[in-house]
Amino acid sequence: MLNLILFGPPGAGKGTQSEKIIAKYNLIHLSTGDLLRSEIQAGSELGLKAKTLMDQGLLVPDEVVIGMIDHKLSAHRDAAGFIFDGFPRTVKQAEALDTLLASHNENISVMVALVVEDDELLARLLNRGKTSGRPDDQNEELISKRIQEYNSKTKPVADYYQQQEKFVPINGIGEIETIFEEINKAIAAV
Ligand code: B4P
Repeated sequence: MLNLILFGPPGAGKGTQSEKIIAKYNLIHLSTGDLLRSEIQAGSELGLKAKTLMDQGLLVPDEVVIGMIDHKLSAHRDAAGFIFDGFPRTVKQAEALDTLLASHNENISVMVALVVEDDELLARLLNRGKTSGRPDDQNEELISKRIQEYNSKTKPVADYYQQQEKFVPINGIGEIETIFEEINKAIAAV
């Protein structure tokens, strides 16, 4: 079973590369961002709470996203593997993911981290904001807040997997296809 974490700051290309990885490896895509946006669209209580935080560029509480992932893992017990996109975003989420996978006799195979500088992230997200309709892509202040949240709360997750020798950094700047080839090499080395 291949259990891959696609890691990186907002706008690093996680969603973009996830689509290509799923198509090639037949993995189940678990994007906490997408799951939260579905809850918002459905107008659920969880969605309403998440929206208030997401619209400010803040992370949603750990318990909420861990619960969503738990639910999805149990629903796909016979999957060939999973791609975790935008999760874990805190060390607490990483620890919870390890525990959840262990209860299914599984573990993380590799964490692929897309490395992109802040000014490029800002440019990409402002550009996406012109067409995505995502409230969190609309202005520089909000995007900077998301990058700040990443630097303070999410970056330590990389150290967590580095200690487990599962961390593979990849240059996230360049052609989408070239970046995908580098991801394929990291997967082949698992
Ligand atoms: P996410 O949905 O995960 O959104 P994201 O960080 O913006 O990444 P995304 O995958 O969408 O962007 P991508 O890099 O592919 O999170 C949104 C919010 O949800 C968070 O701020 C938080 O509030 C909440 N949330 C989600 N998960 C959570 C968790 N686990 N815990 C707590 N809260 C959570 O693409 C960006 C743009 O770059 C695109 O326009 C793309 O076309 C472009 N691009 C991609 N690759 C490129 C390349 N190589 N060159 C040029 N442009 C490229």
